[in-house]
Amino acid sequence: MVVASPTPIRDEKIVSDIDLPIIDLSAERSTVTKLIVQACEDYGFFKVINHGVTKDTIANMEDQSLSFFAKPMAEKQRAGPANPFGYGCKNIGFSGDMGEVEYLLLNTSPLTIAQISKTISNDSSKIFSCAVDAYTEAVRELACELLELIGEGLRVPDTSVFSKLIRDVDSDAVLRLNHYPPIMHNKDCEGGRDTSPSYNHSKVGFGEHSDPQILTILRSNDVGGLQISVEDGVWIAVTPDPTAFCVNVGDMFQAMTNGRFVSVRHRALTNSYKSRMSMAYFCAPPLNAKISAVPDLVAPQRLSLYKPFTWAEYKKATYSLRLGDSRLELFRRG
Ligand code: GA4
Repeated sequence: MVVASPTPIRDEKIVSDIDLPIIDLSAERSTVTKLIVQACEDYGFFKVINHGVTKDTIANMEDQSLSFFAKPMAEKQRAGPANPFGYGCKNIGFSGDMGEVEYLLLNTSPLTIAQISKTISNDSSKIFSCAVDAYTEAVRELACELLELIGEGLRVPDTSVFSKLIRDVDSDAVLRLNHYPPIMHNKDCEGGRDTSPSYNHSKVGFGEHSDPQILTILRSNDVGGLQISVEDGVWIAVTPDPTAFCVNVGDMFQAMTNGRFVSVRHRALTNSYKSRMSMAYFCAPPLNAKISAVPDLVAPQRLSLYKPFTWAEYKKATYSLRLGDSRLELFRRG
């Protein structure tokens, strides 16, 4: 197995996210539907405000995550390894990818949450599992609302064609709590001549990749680090906004919209001074769900781009590849 160490970032063009669409969910519905569809086509990313998830629900989840990551390593490791769910540190997936991140990966079934919570700490396990339950329920609701708005915006006959995959009791959604500790980059470690710590370099916390699922609902604290790849070597740095959710299209959505929406590559960098905390809810269909383009989005001039597959087949391919691999290409029609 080849183990890739995190690489420092150099010589890339980073632009600010000044143009990333901000969708106000309290605005007029037909305007919102159009703006979201446009954002999914142009960027694969957008921010939502007035999203209806209460401050308390978010704060409880963030407090619980913070106190988990503040525990001694031996205690955190009792909730690991992340195979497939639990605590992980630096190792990402099963193919040797590494990053400057520690995380808790949770399958959102109440049973798994309760089991993992028990390994966390006997006295606080109930509080932890309640925070996870409340948070996942609220963000799932938000995801369903967004998927219904998108169904309307795309003018497909069954506007719940996407949301029903997430509402399904067997939906394979995952919650990922990430902690990126501050890392001061010392050029000397990289074999350079300057031995003083350099503050304007970052390291890769979570390497470049696209998300495999349908939609990702991400909330981060006020520390930046998320970057979106708009073209090779050009990155948009997303300004952190703890009051907004950052939403992105995943590979499944690109396939279901026959390439109309884009599952854009992104990455997270560490900050030199401050801890970055993020909480990502990955909306996935049930394992046996058949994924293919919605018929209304296929036309003689726009033939179906991908072969049909199940989410289980896609997931298997995902876990057999490296983080940065373009896995949707494996399912492209010849
Ligand atoms: C990327 C998106 C989600 O964080 C994740 C990741 C998963 C993991 O950490 O176990 C993967 C990665 C993600 C895609 C490629 C494979 C699987 C690590 C990895 C190397 C939970 C997911 O669903 O896919």
